[in-house]
Amino acid sequence: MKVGEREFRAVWWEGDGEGRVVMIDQRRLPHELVTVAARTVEEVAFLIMDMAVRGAPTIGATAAYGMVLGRDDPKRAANILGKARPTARDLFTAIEWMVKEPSRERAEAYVEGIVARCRMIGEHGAELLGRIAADRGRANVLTHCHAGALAAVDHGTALAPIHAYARGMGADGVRPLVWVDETRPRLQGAITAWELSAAGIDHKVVVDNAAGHLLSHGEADVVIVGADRIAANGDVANKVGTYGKAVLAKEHGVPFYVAAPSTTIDLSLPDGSHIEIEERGESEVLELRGRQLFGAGTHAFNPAFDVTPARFVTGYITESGVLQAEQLEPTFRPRDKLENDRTTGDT
Ligand code: RUB
Repeated sequence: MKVGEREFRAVWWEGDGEGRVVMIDQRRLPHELVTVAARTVEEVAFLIMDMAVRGAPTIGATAAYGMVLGRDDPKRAANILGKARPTARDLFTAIEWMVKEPSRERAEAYVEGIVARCRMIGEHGAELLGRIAADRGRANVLTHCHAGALAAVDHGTALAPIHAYARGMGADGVRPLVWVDETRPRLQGAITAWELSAAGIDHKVVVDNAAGHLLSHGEADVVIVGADRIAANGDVANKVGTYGKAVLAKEHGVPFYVAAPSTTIDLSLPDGSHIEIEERGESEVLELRGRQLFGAGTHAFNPAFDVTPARFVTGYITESGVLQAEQLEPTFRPRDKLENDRTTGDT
């Protein structure tokens, strides 16, 4: 990801020997681009839990590096990191990948695997956007939450197709426009908007509740979101509010795509009812930047994700192409050890 003249990733390893995990502190964006470093497994777990890093693939990459910090006792490290956040499958994909051999080399292989997958998601998704632009003379994309480069080490998931399409616009010359949901309560839309600004891509922020208006007025040609976990039948856990967008998209005949690498797919779960949905503290809803929004005595319920049933998903933009729900399992089911390596870390 380029910001000004500098290339960034969301998270990386720094130093020889003991080393440290350095990440862009997403809690400080869009106001400041600063990094935060962790030198222990506990610090890595805290930074994941406190949302210094967000987005399933980036959480996985951070955990992979965290396992290197905890290499003296990998089971203990796996246990600590595995409690950081429950919903994003990538956290567990990374821990499982690292636990037998928590070396720096293996973590880098995992992270490079993520980057390569997201680059492919960009390419497949850009073709899709090209077809939509050719058909409609426009490529207005509604997205929810943040699924850009910062959420996926580099390139992004839902934003990767938009970046790739915008880079190669070429023949049809259609400039994409991204409708960015603000994404209460943590306002991940601000990170999406920051990233789109840095890439010079046209975008407008809308409040979460504007989706019905936009979709019913034909203002979006496609909806693309990321995913935190996808069950074997194609049900998708993503940031709370995604489900509503999917239902509205279907009602208004707008295609709804989920962009995710195979590291987010959990074939051990038959359907979305088995996905653990993280409940976060009520202060995220009741306060805004430290200021109380509601009167004393009012409580909040704060589920961080919801599950969109597969029947609302038009297709899954993966590293292996744009798939239908029933293709996920045959495409990504590991058949032997070699296959397993291919689908988790090595490319
Ligand atoms: C992030 C979130 C993102 C998904 C998809 O939640 O829900 O939409 O992770 O993005 P949080 P990606 O900010 O609570 O971590 O597919 O890039 O993970």
